[in-house]
Amino acid sequence: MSETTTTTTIKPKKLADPIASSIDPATQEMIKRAQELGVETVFDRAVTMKPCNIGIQGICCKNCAMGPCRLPLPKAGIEGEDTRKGLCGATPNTIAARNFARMVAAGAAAHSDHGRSVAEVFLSVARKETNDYKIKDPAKLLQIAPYFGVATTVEVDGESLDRDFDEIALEVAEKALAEWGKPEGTLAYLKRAPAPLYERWKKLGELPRNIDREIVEIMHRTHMGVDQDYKNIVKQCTRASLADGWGGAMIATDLQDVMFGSPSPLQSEANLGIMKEDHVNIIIHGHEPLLSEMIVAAAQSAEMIDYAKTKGAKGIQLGGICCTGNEILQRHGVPPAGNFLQQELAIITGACDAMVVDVQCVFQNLANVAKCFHTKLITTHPIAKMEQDNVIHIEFDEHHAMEDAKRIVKMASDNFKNRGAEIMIPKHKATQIAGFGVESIEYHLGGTFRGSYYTLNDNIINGRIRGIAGIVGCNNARVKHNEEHVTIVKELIKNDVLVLTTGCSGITLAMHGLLTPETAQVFCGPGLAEVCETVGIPPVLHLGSCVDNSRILLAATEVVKAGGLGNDIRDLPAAGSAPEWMSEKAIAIGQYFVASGVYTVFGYQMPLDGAPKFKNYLYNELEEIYGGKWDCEPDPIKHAHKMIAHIDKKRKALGIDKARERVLMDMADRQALEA
Ligand code: SF4
Ligand code: MSK
Repeated sequence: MSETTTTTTIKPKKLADPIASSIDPATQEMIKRAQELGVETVFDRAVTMKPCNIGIQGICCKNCAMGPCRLPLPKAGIEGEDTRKGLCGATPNTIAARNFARMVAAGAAAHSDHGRSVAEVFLSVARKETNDYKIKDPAKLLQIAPYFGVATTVEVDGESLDRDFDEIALEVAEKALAEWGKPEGTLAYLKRAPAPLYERWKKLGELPRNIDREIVEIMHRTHMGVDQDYKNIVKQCTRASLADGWGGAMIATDLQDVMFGSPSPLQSEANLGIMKEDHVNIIIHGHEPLLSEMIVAAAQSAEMIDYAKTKGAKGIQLGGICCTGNEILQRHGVPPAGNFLQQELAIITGACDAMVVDVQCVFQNLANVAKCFHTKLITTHPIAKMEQDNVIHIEFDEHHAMEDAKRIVKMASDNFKNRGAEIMIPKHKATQIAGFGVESIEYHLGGTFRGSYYTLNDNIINGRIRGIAGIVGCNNARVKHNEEHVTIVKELIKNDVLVLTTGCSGITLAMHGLLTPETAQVFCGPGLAEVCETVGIPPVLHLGSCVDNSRILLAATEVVKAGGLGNDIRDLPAAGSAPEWMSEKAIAIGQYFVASGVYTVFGYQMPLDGAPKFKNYLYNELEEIYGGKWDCEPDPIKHAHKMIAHIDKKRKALGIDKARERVLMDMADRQALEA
């Protein structure tokens, strides 16, 4: 520990058992290390603080000052009519639905406000007000322009000519930014969905009008004394969540691709072992990759590397945490140092010279941990500061982003000499192939002649690939770190289900070695292994950050377009999962997946158990409406098999279940012959 600092953390009465807390050896080592040093982490706090038994069931209302009203289920259960009510008469269903809706609103707001920041910087780029950012993927801009109603060609004397590129960029920027507050119409990107899905939303009256409005309307409807029909509240949940998935988040992904480049597969590593004792280590954490793009460029410049060397380091090692980490992984191969629950541990290595945070998923306790070490903790976003006095604030501004980035890199390099004697970086790290996207899946699994996702569809139809699963989301200190993600994914790929992953799930699966083509031989069923080996892809494809769940929606849409698997996302042999969810964003994502027709299973308890009718509505009745529905299953093997059962149900409905039986028989025969 740094000699100049003192520990201000309070030692909890009970400490976490490192082995029981995580399946990752690096995390286990670092929890133990933290405890030896007397530094408290989230794992210890999870032992000493238990969740509220009423809140976890979704039936605590504090929407007015006559409450909080708490409506616990009677121990003996409910016989006859459920008479529980708050002071105003709100039923458990209303209360749980309002709480659920507010989670959707917060989650959609977080993704979409990120999208707005990206759109604002893009407008600066289009107006040529900043030199630090450029358009790196002009083809992507031309691809998305028509969705905003922006023409890419112009008729001159009966001839179609390319329009001025700068004009297109400016118009796209203005139209994109207008999506947050336009007074009329509905969101531009909704028509990217398969036509039957778009028509269903339209018929249900659930097309989002503008992004901000749908979030505001949730806050209004869930105010005391407004919407008291849980089914009607869920309709608005759908509208706001679609404004996220097919709106704010999708625009964030696209404009980031336009400005920073669309990802393509690349090799990297993952876990705390990527940090280097003899390098300046800068850890970048959060969600918005605006400043971090500049930090990557600065840290890779000869000027900054030379500067670090003058301070006694051999170079600069960047590492990511959470989704800013995923963004710079996908585009630059910067390795993630860890997922959500490892953020404190990166500092506890004693080798983190600076941790740079922007928005979302940042523990306030980082400041307390940083006090115990030499680490400079730097907040960079005007909406996300910390009260502790050891935190430095360097505010992001696109007009001088590179200057800010260099200042941060220099600060970290200057700090290299201040490390204490006790550095401990765990050795553990794994190789990964990341950087997949809608386009690269098409490249690897598309057909040469027919384009699109033909080969992928063909392999689903012939049964080599049983179906597709989207495994996304967080870690949760109430769940053994990484265990659910890894167990579910191993079970899925063993059963020939191709996995698409994003967020901390992607980081988790990378650190457990599941993101390499070689994984196919070890863990996959014969059909999926054959496909992965033939085309040279991992059975788990990392599609990026949490906002990049929009890539999963678009990949599913491409599968529908390629043909042979129905005409809507709800027809596909596909399912979604957030095994260790914790964030309100996960609820927003879950709702837009469900409303897009996807059966979506969460691993950790949903706040619904105290409102059985509302829970039944989400877990069963929604399927009638959307084709997708919610579910929750904490047991990872059962969780995987619920997804597989759904996939098989869809295969049967498509009439392709027999093809798979044949494939399996062929493979068994082959194995018998080989034996
Ligand atoms: Fe209680 Fe109704 Fe107020 Fe909620 S809105 S705190 S249920 S009185
Ligand atoms: S970072 S939202 S913990 S996935 Fe996107 Fe990870 Fe969940 Fe934050």
